[in-house]
Amino acid sequence: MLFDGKERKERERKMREAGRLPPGQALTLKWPVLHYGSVPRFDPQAWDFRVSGLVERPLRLSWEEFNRLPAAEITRDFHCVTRWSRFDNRWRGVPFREILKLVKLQPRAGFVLVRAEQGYTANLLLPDLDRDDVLFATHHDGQPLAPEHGYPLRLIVPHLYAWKSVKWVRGLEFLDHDAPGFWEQNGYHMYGDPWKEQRFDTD
Ligand SMILES: Nc1nc2c(c(=O)[nH]1)N[C@H]1C(S)=C(S)[C@@H](COP(=O)(O)O)O[C@H]1N2
Ligand SMILES: [Mo]
Repeated sequence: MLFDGKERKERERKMREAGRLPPGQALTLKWPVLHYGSVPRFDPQAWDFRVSGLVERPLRLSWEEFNRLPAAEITRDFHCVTRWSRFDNRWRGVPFREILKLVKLQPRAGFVLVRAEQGYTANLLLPDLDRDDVLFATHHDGQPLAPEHGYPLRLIVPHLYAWKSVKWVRGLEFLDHDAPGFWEQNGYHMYGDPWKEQRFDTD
């Protein structure tokens, strides 16, 4: 519709002026769905969240235990490498730092492989998770996540391209080296900073 197009363009201009639109991105008012594979079914009895690798003791939380952890809210922009950006998303969930409090890392544990349903993974450096705006989200704009957006739980890492914001997340593996995740093995950049346009491994 003409009105929608005008409104989108106007908001995009404002975000660009405000310095909030990364290079090569366009503003979307909708919320596209993007993932590899199918939407997994959630079984609260079978679901668990596991922390493994370079920790003193591996951790396993049931869905009930996970939900007893303290929650927080952040409002952040979301940038997909396929060139859309969605602004002012209000996420609610468990901060990464709450999980960090529950484990003792071994000294060499500077890297993380985030693990999700169906074998999806994404790699991150520990400092990119150990920030006050990184959380495991259960809600978006006041509503529980829709199945296609990651229900019951997804990671949100607002300062990197959205493929690092893993949907249907099931755990973390701490490593002593940077090991490429799913998209990183398929040509995407190892780090993924939208402000530096780190889209592909050739960037
Ligand atoms: N488990 C899983 N998480 C994933 C993906 C995926 O394929 N599998 N795709 C990523 C990509 S490329 C993007 S852009 C965002 C999209 O999130 P959305 O579908 O909620 O917009 O999810 C990310 N998280
Ligand atoms: Mo993406």
